[in-house]
Amino acid sequence: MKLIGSTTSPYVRRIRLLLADNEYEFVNLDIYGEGRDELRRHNPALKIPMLIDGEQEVYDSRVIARYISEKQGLAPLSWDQENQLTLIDAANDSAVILLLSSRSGIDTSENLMFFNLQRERIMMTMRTLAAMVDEGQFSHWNYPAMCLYSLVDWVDFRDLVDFTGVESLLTFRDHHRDNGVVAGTDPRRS
Ligand SMILES: N[C@@H](CCC(=O)N[C@@H](CS)C(=O)NCC(=O)O)C(=O)O
Repeated sequence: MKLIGSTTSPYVRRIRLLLADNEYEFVNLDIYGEGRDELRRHNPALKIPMLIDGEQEVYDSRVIARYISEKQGLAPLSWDQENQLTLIDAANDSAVILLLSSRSGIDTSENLMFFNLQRERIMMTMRTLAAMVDEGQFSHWNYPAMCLYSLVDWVDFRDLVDFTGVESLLTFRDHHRDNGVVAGTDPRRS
């Protein structure tokens, strides 16, 4: 099995956490630089992660996770867990938009509808996720917890979010920080 991604992507990190106990090859690409040609060869959607397992190619972390979980004989996610993933992905997608916009030279702190919508979505989802953490909904180290971890640690790493009022998310992150594979996939180490 070959996972194509990067050491900094939170979507890739969640799959690396899920694959922690598996043998696989990890291809680390700079998708906005010299790795872009290889990305073009592998995924027309031009996004990471993507997985290659023999003849089967799989795009998108959510589908990759389903593919791996099926192979590992794990139970499918419940509808509530699917909703957790949707919230995590919503915050993550908006945070990626903010990062790529500021890397494109746009001032994302301006009072513009498009950026206001992204910031509102990030805060609404993060508040809801923090409340779920407080209720114990992420107390097991399962795939949704791995996704939440990857999101929280990445927005902190990229300094994209003010954690005031959602400190439980940082407490959740700090609780798992020293776990071997978590520490080994820290984007700050790349
Ligand atoms: N829904 C996708 C999102 C993946 C994604 O957005 N990955 C980012 C890297 S963090 C990417 O490839 N971005 C490329 C781009 O937006 O051009 C998934 O879950 O795999």
